[in-house]
Parts: sequence; structure tokens; C-alpha cells
Amino acid sequence: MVEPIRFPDIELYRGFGAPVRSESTISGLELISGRLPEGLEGTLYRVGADRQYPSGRTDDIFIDGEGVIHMFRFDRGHVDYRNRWVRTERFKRQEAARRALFGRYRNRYTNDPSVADVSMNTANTSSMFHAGHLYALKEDGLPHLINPDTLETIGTDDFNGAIRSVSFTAHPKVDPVTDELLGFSYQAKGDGTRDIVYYLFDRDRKLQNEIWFEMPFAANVHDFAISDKWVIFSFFPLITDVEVLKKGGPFYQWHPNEQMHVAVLPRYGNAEEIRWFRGPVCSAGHMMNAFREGDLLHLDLCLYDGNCFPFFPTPEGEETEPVPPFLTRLTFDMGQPGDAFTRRRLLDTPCEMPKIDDRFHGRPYRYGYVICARSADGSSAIGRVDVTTGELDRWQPGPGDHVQEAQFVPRAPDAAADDGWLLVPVSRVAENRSDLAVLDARNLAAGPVALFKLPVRVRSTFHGTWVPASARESGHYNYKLPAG
Ligand code: V55
Ligand code: FE
Repeated sequence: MVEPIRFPDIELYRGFGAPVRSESTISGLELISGRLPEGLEGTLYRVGADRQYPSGRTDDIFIDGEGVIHMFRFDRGHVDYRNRWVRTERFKRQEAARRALFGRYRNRYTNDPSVADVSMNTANTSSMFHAGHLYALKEDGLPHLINPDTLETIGTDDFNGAIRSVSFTAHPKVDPVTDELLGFSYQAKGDGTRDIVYYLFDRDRKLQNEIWFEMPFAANVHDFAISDKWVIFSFFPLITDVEVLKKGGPFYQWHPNEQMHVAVLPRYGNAEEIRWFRGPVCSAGHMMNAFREGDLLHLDLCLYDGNCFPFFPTPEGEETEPVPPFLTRLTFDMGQPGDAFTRRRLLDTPCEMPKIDDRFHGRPYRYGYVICARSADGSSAIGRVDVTTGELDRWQPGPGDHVQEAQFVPRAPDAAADDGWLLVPVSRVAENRSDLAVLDARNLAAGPVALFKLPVRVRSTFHGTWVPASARESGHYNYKLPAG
């Protein structure tokens, strides 16, 4: 007897969060207002989570669920949309069984015995384009190779055996100027292990550097940051305990009495050169950027003075108070001994999902793009922050509406910093569907220069990637840093 499909009445699945579970193909989105700027040719990929079948649990969390890859293709004045489930092993097994076989977030001990050896990789977090290959990513498994035109899933990819860890981050950095790929894996030898490995691939996917080292505890390492000489890993005390997993518990527990730790690695060197820094407890999911100023290494991130994931409790089972994220600069003096660093707030408005003009990854930069905290009416805004002045320009789509993470597209491969567009998916909550807004990055407050209507709802996307039409052809971004 097969159970009927019925999702639990929990906040996660209400309203705009209701599972969509369908795949769309729309040839030419309707233009609501404005007009599409000349020269915007390429594809925005976005990845998010949906629910294939109810898990039979009420502790589902928003970062879980099967991966869906979405595509907005800008082609000769039109925008085409499609979305497809990522056909992970997990998805295919559940589809065959016509029900959920996987239980609590990343807890393999809560899975159906029939899938004891199947990866929990949902491919639900982000996309990556490198050397002509498009991927859907989740940090607990290998990248899934995706057909960039049809969004068909081709399969997992270990880069010709180069990725020897069990997983690969959902926040790699593809440097669109050098076309190098920098990435890592944490808990790299399996759940609860303290191993972490940093990878550097050249523009042709050849592994150029690999540094294995140990974390202070079995942390979550969701993101990292790069500079021309160093790469930075931070360790906040959201910690995995396999004994807790065996009892059906949460994948992470928040340890408020631990410190935060930072490891600075040489981008091109080896493990002997690692420097460690330590500070009071805090946490972060997302980094905006890092860069070097002589011996000073700056790391800008959305920092929480507490637990960034309040749905992961303490070891005593206590929930922690939600705290707001503030864009903060941590500065490490690589010319001095010791493990101390300084900290300075860059913006007084809480914000998350930080992005930059991708050409400035690891380089001195001025502008970042963020989702600003919800205001009283429950909506959110897209903002541009000048990290040198703390100035904020923003656009709020409408009462009750939400924005998803922005993607900056330079006007030309060598355009000046900030000279380009922001592509922003908008959740029209009252209408139960989405829009795609194209904004002038230098004047967000003016509102979209073009606004496209989707007849369907883009339930949730976390992160994405812009692939210019020229890069789809050549495999490489070949962007240039603007002169000056
Ligand atoms: C995050 C997201 C994840 C995850 C772990 O934003 C951390 C943070 C969408 O999946 O698995
Ligand atoms: Fe993320």
C-alpha cells in the first residue's frame, strides 16, 4: 500500500514555499515594462531546492530538498526560461519508489535501508561554469555535470579522478580573468571527519595545487574567499558529531563556548605555510570577497554574532536566538606573528547573499550586491553597497515581495567596475509567481530597466552563475579587469 502524497502543514511549505514539483519550458517571457538593453546575451543559471515527496517528517529545513536548476537565457532580445530537477542518484531512487527514501538533513541514519549506500547529495545549492562545463553543486557530494542548453543531468564528475574527497563545495571561485577554478571539500573523508582539502585547477581543468589539512573541529565550511596570494577558510562552531547522527539527531550542533578559527593558506604553496588566527565565537555562511593590501589581508563577510543557523540547536538541545548578519571586514596582518585580527562593520543594515562583480574576486573592489533585511511588511530589497563608504542604494519590488540573490553582468568584458546590470529574480508573493528584473547596477533605486513576467513560481533559489554567450562558445570567460 502506497501512502498518499501530502506535505506537512509547516511554515516551510506554506504560501510561496509550497513545493512546485514541476518542470517548465517557456519560450520568450512576457515583458511587463522597460526594454532589454542591447548586448545582454548569455544565460543566468540558478539552483535551489524543492520537495519531490514528503519526507514524513516535520523537521525539514529550507537548505534541504531536491536540487532544481533554473535557466534564464537572454537570446537576441528575448528571455527564455526553463527549470529541471537535477537527476541525482537520490532523485532517481525516490522517483522509482514513488516516495521519499531520505530522512533528516544529511543524516544517513534516518534513511530507508534500501538506500543505505546511496549518496544524499541533492545538488540544490549553486551552479558553476568552468572550462565549458556546467555543474549543479551541493557541498556534501560531487558536482553534477549539466547540459547547458537542455539542463539534462549528465552525472557526477570527479574531474578525471582529481577530486579525491567525498565532496566539493557549492561556493567555488571561478576567476573569470584567469579562468582558474579554486575550491575545496570539508569533512572531506566523510561525515564528521576533520579533514579539509583546498584545490586549484587551471583554465583547462588540470589540477595545479591541492592542500590537505585538519580543521579544529568537524565544522561546516560553507564558503571561502581568495586573494592573489592567499586563500582563507573560516571555522565556526557548527559541529558534526557522528554519535548524534546515529541517534537520529541534527547534522550540526551549535557550540557557543568554542572560538572561531581562521586558516590562511597560500594560493599556490603548501601546508607548511598555513597561518592560523582565532577570535570570539561568531558565525557566517557567506563571504563577499577578500583582497590583499600589502601584508594586510581583508575578508568581507556577512557575520552573525551568534548562530547563523538557529535551527541547529546546542548539544543540550537548546535553540539559539536568531541574530542579524552584518557585512563585516576582518583584517589579518600577515606581516606580524600571532593569531589576532581586527574587525570592523562595513554596513549598518543587516544583509545576506553577498555578491560582487565576479572579475574582482580576490582583488581590491568597491561594490557589493546584497539582499537587505526584510522590513516591517515582510519584504526584502536588493542593495548595492559601497564598501569604502558604507553607502547603500536599493530597490524594493513591492509590498510583501521578495528578491532572490542578484547576479552582476558587466556591460562588456572590460567594462568599468559597476558598469553593468543586476539580474534579480523577484518573488511576487501575493500573485504566487515570479518576475525577473534587470536593473542598472549604478542606479538600483530607479527600478528595473526591464521587467519580465513568469507565469510560474520560482520557489527558492540560493545561488547561480552568469555565462555570457561568448563563454558558452569558447568555454572561457576571458574577462578583463577594467583599466585604472
Ligand atoms: C547553506 C546552504 C546549504 C547547505 C549548507 O547557505 C549551508 C548556507 C543550500 O544548502 O547545505
Ligand atoms: Fe551559500
